[in-house]
Amino acid sequence: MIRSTQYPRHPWHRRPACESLWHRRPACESLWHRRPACESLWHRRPACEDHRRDAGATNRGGFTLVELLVVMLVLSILASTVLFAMFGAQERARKARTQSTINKINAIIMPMYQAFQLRRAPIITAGMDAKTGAFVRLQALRELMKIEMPDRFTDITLEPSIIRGRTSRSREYLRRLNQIASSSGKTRLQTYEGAECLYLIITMSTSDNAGRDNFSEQEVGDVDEDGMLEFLDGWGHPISFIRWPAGFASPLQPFDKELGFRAGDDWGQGDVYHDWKNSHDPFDTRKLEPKAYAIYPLIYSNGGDDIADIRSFVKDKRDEDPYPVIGSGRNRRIDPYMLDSGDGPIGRQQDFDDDGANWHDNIHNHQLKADLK
Ligand SMILES: [Ca+2]
Ligand SMILES: [Ca+2]
Ligand SMILES: [Ca+2]
Ligand SMILES: [Ca+2]
Repeated sequence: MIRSTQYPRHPWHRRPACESLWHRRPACESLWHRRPACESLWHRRPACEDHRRDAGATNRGGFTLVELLVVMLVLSILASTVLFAMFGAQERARKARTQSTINKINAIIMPMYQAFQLRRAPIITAGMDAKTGAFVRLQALRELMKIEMPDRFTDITLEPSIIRGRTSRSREYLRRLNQIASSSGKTRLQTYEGAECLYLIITMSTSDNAGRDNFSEQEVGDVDEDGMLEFLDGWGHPISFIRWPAGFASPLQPFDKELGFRAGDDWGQGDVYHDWKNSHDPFDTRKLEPKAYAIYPLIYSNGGDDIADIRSFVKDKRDEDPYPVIGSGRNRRIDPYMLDSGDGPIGRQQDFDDDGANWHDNIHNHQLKADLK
């Protein structure tokens, strides 16, 4: 085997200045022609300092390991930056879409809710003194809200007991429930019942289906596949509904520790108090219930984590109606604040699944702070 170090590269007469190599070449030209063709061997030849320097400046053809690592690091940083930006943009788009859907629902629900203030209650108050009549009327209004703005199936299926029979709207809801069950052949599931009741309310709010036409196909689905549709948020999860979220803390339902009234025993957020003095229940115009504070329907998305950490039913009693008619005769009443419940009112935010607070990324209509009061 002939060592490449003895045979500088062609053309020989353009030899480098390295004289030591030049002088060590074999005299025999035949040997020169037998030099290895492999260029890599040639590059590994020893050389004088001048020659090595020249070769380093002109013949270097690759990257060092450090250079490759640096390039790979830079590329990975660039890639992660681009991916992060794309993910951020996608999340912002989902939030915006969710907000848009909730705004549309809110625009129908809030006027409907406020209209109850002017509603004639279907009861007879003849023979009652003014105060008793006002009390009975307040309770009748609450029952009207319950059956015409349902947030659970029992609001539709149970017979009202303060007002005289069902209203035409509540009869429509019941008819629709039965019709969906018979046409789909599916059994209604309590899962997402708030969202499913909300869909009923919105889509049946007008006789010409305008309520449904405001929403795209993407905004409607049946996540639990029980035949009952729901409005969906930007992540494809049902948008929930609580008619009386008395335990909810929000700009619309402010707390005031000094003036307020403690409405729950353990909220997971310290003792909190609703400001019933400055924000009294607008349906109770005579302030018959001094500590009744204003509550507003809550329309909410769980956010990207798909966990609300908002209580929407009586603890451990999901099947139970949290707002039964209590008392008898003229003292019959419905309590949206669940004052007699040791568990506190519905709508309160708490870490129910012990994995940290999940309500901060929720998107809801109380955030609007619009002139809804
Ligand atoms: Ca369901
Ligand atoms: Ca469903
Ligand atoms: Ca959440
Ligand atoms: Ca949690």
